[in-house]
Amino acid sequence: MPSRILIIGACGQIGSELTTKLREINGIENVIASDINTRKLDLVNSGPFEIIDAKNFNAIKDCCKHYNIDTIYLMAALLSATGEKYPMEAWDLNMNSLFHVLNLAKGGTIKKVYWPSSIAVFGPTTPRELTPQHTICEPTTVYGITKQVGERWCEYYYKKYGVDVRGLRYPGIISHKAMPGGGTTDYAVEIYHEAIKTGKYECFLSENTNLPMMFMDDAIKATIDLMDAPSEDLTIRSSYNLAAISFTPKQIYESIKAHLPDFTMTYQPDFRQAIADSWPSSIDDSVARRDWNWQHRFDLDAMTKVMLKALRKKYHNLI
Ligand code: VAH
Repeated sequence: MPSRILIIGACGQIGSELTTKLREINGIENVIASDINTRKLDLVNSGPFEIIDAKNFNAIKDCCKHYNIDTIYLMAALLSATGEKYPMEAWDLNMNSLFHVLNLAKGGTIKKVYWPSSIAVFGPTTPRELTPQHTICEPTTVYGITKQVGERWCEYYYKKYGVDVRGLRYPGIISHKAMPGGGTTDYAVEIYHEAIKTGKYECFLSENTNLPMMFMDDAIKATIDLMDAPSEDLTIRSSYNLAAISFTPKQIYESIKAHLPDFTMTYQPDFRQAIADSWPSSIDDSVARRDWNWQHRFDLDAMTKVMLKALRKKYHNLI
């Protein structure tokens, strides 16, 4: 019996690709996409779609009742850079949307919840190399604070009310189908687009800023594998550490330059440098690999090949 799924924030970078993949698995009619606006028309027109403000409890509840939803993926959030510009809005959206979904699940009609956390839960006092699953978490961004507190609430609702909520501490996610919005790791997406469109890129992080990253296909597989895992196998109900690759702007530049010899890069660090400097360089995800057989597939060069091939096709009229 396929799940009846609601994706909140389906027009976002991860939400849009998660919607496509979940529809392939469960059937288009069993996956309801929702967002606060209809900016991604291809997604809006690809199956059942509802305009829902993730801060509106009744809108979420009515949608779940109308479509007989049993599983919710809550993908709506303000990310790290935007959260520093609009702290109270980030707290409001990131926290209240989570409370709405957890309380709906506590009520019994929702069998399973997915909520994404992030490496942003870590801060400058966290061990930077191979950051463990259980460690010091003193985030210095509003986004990171919402993810740290959100993890605590997820574990609380699991232990106190039996809500089957699951989460992943995503690293920076790179994809070619939807642009990210308001993140510190967004440079790692922008650089591919500019390499194809203009042949040059000004990076807002310094060249040796080493950050945990992941190709979108790996992130989507991890999300679905976690949600499909037997509940009894899961030992983490806050959010699992998740890792694939770590690289610096210089390294991704060199990976692209191997295919585009004339590509040039300059560096102009901005306020996002301080955010990036507060995050780890690499993550120990051995608990995820033990509990539900997580295994990444894409390294930096494999990701670069896929990204450049897709973006050459996307911009073929421009170049
Ligand atoms: C951000 N892309 O940059 C997000 C992510 C690890 C970072 O959570 O805010």
